[in-house]
Formats: sequence, structure tokens, C-alpha cells
Amino acid sequence: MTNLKPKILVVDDERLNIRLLYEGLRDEYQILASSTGMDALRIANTELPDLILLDIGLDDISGHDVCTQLKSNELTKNIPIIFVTAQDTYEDELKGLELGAIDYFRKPFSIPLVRVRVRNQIELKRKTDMLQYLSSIDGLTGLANRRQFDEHLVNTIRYADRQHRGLCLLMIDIDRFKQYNDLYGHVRGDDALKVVSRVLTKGAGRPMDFVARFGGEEFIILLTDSSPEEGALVAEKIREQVEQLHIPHEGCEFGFLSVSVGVAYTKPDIGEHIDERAFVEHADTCLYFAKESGRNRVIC
Ligand code: GH3
Ligand code: MG
Ligand code: MG
Ligand code: MG
Repeated sequence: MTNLKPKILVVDDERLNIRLLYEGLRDEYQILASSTGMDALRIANTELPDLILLDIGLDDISGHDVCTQLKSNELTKNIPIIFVTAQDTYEDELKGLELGAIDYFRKPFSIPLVRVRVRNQIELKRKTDMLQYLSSIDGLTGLANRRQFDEHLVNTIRYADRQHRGLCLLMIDIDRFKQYNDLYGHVRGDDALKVVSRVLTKGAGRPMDFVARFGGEEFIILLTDSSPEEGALVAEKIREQVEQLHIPHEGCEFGFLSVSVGVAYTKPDIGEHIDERAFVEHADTCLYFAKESGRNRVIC
């Protein structure tokens, strides 16, 4: 069974401290423990805990160094850190908070106080995670929204530039959708957007494929590590599957709901950089030609 309790990583070189915190928190939280800084960094990266209780005086690297490394890593920078330490000078406290820690407990700690402060921080983290999720998802279809796509595109291009990997971008637009709304109403229009988004998610089936609602009745798919042939194949599969849904559309020349797809491909040479705007514009131009040449088709 999955453990749904929030995860806390306790880092301390003294077993007794780990034990006290473990006993004091284990009823509400899943506790991970580490006695060195390097091990703590490894666990933080693989387990992504919801909170870290971090000692400053460790045997290998200091808690301050652990904090600095966690805060400079994209994956771990948002994990809240609370320093738990006997080094309780004003300077220590100031330095810990300046490095990005969210709170500071002094040893010997009082478990009831630790529990209350941990609970407050975990609650704050839960709300922050929820806000982050809501700001990156399209409410109607549940797909990534434009904001998340833009971020993902920048990161994927960085990766493709470094590794000289091919990328495909598919721009998908529902045909005659204004007419569809006019004929069948906005509620049915919304339903059609949801159904099409499911086809896209299934069509781009690899874990690294990224599907987003670009806006309105336009969607976008980014295929990482792919060839132009793969891009064309996925696009054609999606076009065909939407056609095969046989959703009646009297206002469309084919009688059923359909999509047009534009496909752009790029692969940077060594030292070259993919121009993000040009890449998206290329897919958009192909989509324009797909519309111009009759709709319900793929242009690469
Ligand atoms: P084309 O084949 O050239 O793409 O024609 P079109 O009618 O699909 O394109 P147009 O840009 O003229 O119209 C897009 C329509 O998509 C208009 C708008 O009402 C509809 N639309 C955009 N977002 C939503 C939505 O969230 N729900 C619904 N029901 N309709 C939407
Ligand atoms: Mg210590
Ligand atoms: Mg459109
Ligand atoms: Mg359209």
C-alpha cells in the first residue's frame, strides 16, 4: 500500500536526535533518516521529501552546505528546510535563514513545539504545491497549460542543444470549431475538447512526450528524442483517431469532427542553439498550410 503520510527527512549525525524526532513525528509522517550530508543530498533527490529537518554540525559537509546545494538544484529547491541545531548563536540562526531555511529549532528541542511547527510548515507546503499545480494545468481538459508548456519547451531545448537530440513539435487545431459551438452549443464543444485531449494523450504515449492545451481549440505536443518520421507518424495517428471518433459535425466538409496538424522538426548541430520562437512558428506555418489545403490533414 502507498504511504500517503507526508515525508520528512531527518538529518543528524547523532543517532539519539534522529530517534527522538522519529518517535515524536512518526504517527503523522513518514520519516526518512540520514546521518551524513552527502547521504542527505542523495535521499532528497530521489525521495523528494515534503520537509527536511537539518542538523548543522555533520561529519562530512555542513548542514549549511547541504542547504545551499538543495536550494541551487531545480528538483529540490522548493523543499522547506528547518535547521535543528545546538549552534544557536545569532549569526548561526541568521546564516541558516539567509541560505533559504524556513525555520530554526534549538537543541534540546521540545517535541510538542517541533510537532506544531512541523505541522504548520507541512500545511504551507501542501498549499504551495496545490497552487503550483493549479497554475500549470488547464482546468477543462486536465492537460498542461500554456505556461507549463513554455517552461517545458525551454528546458527541453536546453537538453536537445546539449545532447544534439532531435525534437518534434506538433501543433493541432480542431477544424471548424466555431461552427461546432454554433451548431451544438458550448457544453458539447467543451466535451469535444476533452475527448480530443484524451486522443492526444494516448497518441503521444511515451513518458517523455509532452501534451498541452496551447489555447482555445489548439493543442501542442513536444516529442523529445524523436525523428521527423516519428513526428509524422504520431501526427497521422492522432488525425486518424479523431476522425474515427465519428463525432457528428454538420458544419464541417467531412461530416465529422476532425483536426489539422502542423509538424516541425529540428536537431541542433554541435554548438548550435534551437531558436524557440522559430521552432513554434514553423509548426504554426505547417498548420496554416494544413488548413489551406483542405483541413483534416497533416503537413510536415
Ligand atoms: P479552423 O478550421 O480554421 O480552425 O476554424 P475554427 O472555427 O476552428 O477556428 P476559429 O479560430 O475561428 O474558432 C475557434 C473557436 O474555438 C472559437 C471559440 O469559440 C472556440 N473555443 C475556444 N476555446 C473554447 C472552449 O474552451 N470551449 C468551447 N466550447 N469552445 C472554445
Ligand atoms: Mg550534529
Ligand atoms: Mg485555432
Ligand atoms: Mg480551429
